[in-house]
Amino acid sequence: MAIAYIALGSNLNTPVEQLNTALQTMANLPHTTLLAQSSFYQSKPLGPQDQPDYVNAVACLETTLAPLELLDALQKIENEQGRVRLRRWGERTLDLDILLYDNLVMQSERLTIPHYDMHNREFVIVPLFEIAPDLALPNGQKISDQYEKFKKHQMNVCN
Ligand code: ROI
Repeated sequence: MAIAYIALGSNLNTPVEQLNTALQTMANLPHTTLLAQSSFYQSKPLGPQDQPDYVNAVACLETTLAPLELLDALQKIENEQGRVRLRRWGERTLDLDILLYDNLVMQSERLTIPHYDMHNREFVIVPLFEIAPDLALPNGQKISDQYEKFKKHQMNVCN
């Protein structure tokens, strides 16, 4: 069994519904249990500002799926929910990113774990800290230390 943390994000086609549907589908994946989900946070876009605000959350899964099997399953959910990506760094119906998978460090063409930019993104660190305040990254960095720089965040909880 592995513990994986997944970032969810959407800013098109009723984002809250996109996230709720994705969470339900993840909870029903084979060999997988949804252990926790964060609140939903409304966040300003990282990237071009002429796009709607995002809704972001983080989920914790216990799974026996291998990392690339989990990636396949998440990409299938993105596609089933009619994934639209209009431009690079632009609006999208649903993003599901693997942030962490146990203490695994991997870099391949399809998948980099830990997520390469998670430590810079308040819409990742704040919900991750909400569900896993004692977590540390594979390099030993504590989530609680990363949360310090975002604790004055302005994101509204929207569920
Ligand atoms: N910005 C926010 N606030 N939330 C996201 O999930 C998100 N996802 C993206 C980019 C375009 C980088 N910006 C984002 O992929």
